Amino acid sequence: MRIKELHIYQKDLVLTQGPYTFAGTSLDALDTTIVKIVSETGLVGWGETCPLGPTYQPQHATGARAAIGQIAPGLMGENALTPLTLKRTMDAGLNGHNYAKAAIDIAIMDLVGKHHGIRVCDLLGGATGDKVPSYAALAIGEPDDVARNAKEKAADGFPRLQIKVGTNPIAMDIETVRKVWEAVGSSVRIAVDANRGLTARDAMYLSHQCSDIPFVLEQPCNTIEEIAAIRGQLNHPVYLDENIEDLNVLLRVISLGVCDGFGLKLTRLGGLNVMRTVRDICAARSMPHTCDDSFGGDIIAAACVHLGATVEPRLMEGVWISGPYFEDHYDPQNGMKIEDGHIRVPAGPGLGVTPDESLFGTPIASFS
Ligand code: 0XW
Ligand code: MG
Repeated sequence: MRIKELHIYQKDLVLTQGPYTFAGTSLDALDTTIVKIVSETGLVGWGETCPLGPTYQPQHATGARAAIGQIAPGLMGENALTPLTLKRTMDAGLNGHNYAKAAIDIAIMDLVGKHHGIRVCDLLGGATGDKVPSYAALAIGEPDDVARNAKEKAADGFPRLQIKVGTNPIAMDIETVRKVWEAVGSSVRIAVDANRGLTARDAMYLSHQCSDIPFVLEQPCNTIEEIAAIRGQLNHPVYLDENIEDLNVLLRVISLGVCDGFGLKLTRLGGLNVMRTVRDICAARSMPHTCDDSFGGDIIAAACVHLGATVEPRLMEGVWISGPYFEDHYDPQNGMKIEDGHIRVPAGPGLGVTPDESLFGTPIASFS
């Protein structure tokens, strides 16, 4: 089955719950890129990539669309049922740009699943159940407000909460962590995520002042070196997120023993097929991890859920999706929803979501 067309769409995702804030970043809207691949048999595969603004990581929306446009001509006429060969073709056409290539990888997996009549999670080895645990990222704010939000999210059934730190003074971050703990206790698991925003000094101070509270400390500092230097002085397990930009870095930090688990973003690593390898490496070293992405709609959410469904439950830290931050679903019938802190694995073939194409407008670029 050959690739016949590739279309690139741009869509603004306007946040309806107020700005999305975390260390050094506050966003009112996101600029997402959607990829539609059409096979010669008329099957359609959907992919998406949505950087969290142009400064969060070395990714940006117009860069994603330019990179996809650079790659697309080389994919025309290629076999759509061979994701690994297509990855090699993409890499031969453009160095790096995993976050852009991921959108094509996801669309191809959607197509392969539809061609064979099976779900993406089954293409990735099989699901462990019909839903996955999600987790709630608590917006930065006054300690009492964050604690109140934590209590509400725990009552909503979220098994895990992520407290954002690294923007306010460290004393306020510590007060926030303590008040969330007082509010929810051990009823939920807690991650304290600095998104690289803490100095080594403040990361140690936070961990020491909260040594009685069982949380994982996610991406406390900006670099692997800073975290490696203080790791032996921390009272909490360390998870890495933003530093994990490719498989080689993942292998390096595991071999160096720099961390105990990960917050992983599917598009940052290059898509579903790379994340399958990441999943299996983490399993070999019993490293818990999330299956997230930076932002985006039903397409990227479905991809994260399908992958998360294949992770061993003991290692599954949760699937974060950004749907609750804006209103419209791409797929009005089977949009990805969080219910009681969990997300159902779509039942349909491929990704199991069918976007309403009218929501995407006309393509900004088309290739055939
Ligand atoms: C909570 N997330 C998965 C969503 C935002 O993109 C940030 C990210 C994280 O954990 O860093
Ligand atoms: Mg994180």
